[in-house]
Amino acid sequence: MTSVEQELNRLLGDARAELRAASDITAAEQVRVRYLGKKGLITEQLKRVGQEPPDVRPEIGARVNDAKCALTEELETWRHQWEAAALRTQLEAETLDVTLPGRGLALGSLHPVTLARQRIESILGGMGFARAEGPEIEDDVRNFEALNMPANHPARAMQDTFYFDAHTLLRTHTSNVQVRYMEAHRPPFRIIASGRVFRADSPDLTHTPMFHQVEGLMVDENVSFSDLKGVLTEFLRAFFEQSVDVRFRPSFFPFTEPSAEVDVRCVGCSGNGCRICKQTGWLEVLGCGMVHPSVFHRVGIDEERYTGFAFGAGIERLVMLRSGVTDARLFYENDLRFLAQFR
Ligand code: 2NM
Repeated sequence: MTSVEQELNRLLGDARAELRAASDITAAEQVRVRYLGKKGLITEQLKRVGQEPPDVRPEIGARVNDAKCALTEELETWRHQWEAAALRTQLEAETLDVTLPGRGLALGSLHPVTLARQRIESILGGMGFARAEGPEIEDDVRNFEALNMPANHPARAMQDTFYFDAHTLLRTHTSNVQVRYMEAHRPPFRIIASGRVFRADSPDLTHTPMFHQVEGLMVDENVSFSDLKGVLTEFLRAFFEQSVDVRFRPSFFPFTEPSAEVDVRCVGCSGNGCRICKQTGWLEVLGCGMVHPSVFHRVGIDEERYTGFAFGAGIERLVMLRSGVTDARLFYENDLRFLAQFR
């Protein structure tokens, strides 16, 4: 073996050891440059070929080339293996575990007032009441005049009612729906109207300038106050989902005669007296009465032949009593911590 061959073997051994120790592509490239670059240790061996006897020069030249090829191939192999390992590491780090449970969708829910409306409409629907609808922007005739509330009536004052002009306003109750229904239909009928109503009140624990009402109306021959008491007593039992003590207390409304307010035994204290019922043991939940003959007369229903009862309630108030809500403003602040409790 010539001294060049010995040197080549030694250099190849060194290069392999350095390649084994290389930890990344840059280190491997440094090995390549150090041994195979323009001034690399193996490349340099070619210059010694000239110092050898002419007959062995081709043989030695071939040995140097063999060494260059061998190391080049080993460098390639090393690079492929390193890239494969790097890819494997990356894939493992970026693995998607498709068996993990999903994060879940945050589902919305209906507003508590909407849920209560649906329940009320379902209960009364079961007693034969059909839904009727009408506009939220109404004229003063159908909101007031037709309901026996003449020009000087206090509820018509600017401080209580939102006006667009002298004759156009935001309805202050849903009774405009009953007025329109009676103008267009002949008895017998049973209807409920529910929806938004507007009053110029400052917001506080029990008032919001927009709130919801549900009102009912039944008209036929021989409809009596007993029919009213039966329907409302059953409605309240179904709405509060418990047997409730009900009290009809004489009252006054311009559009009914006689009129009554309906109380239920306090749900907070069972009648013993508490803050909710202001120590009275009773909670006012509804207004009602027999439709005033002059209301029938105005809408063209024969007040001698027909009688009817009507009732009205605030939906927010009903929800507050049923669910223990103490501030009416909560319904309109869009705080999901409040709203999500009703589903
Ligand atoms: C109430 C109380 C008493 C009522 C009367 C009518 C109509 F149009 F038929 F005359 N609708 N609603 C009425 C009666 C409403 O709410 C407290």
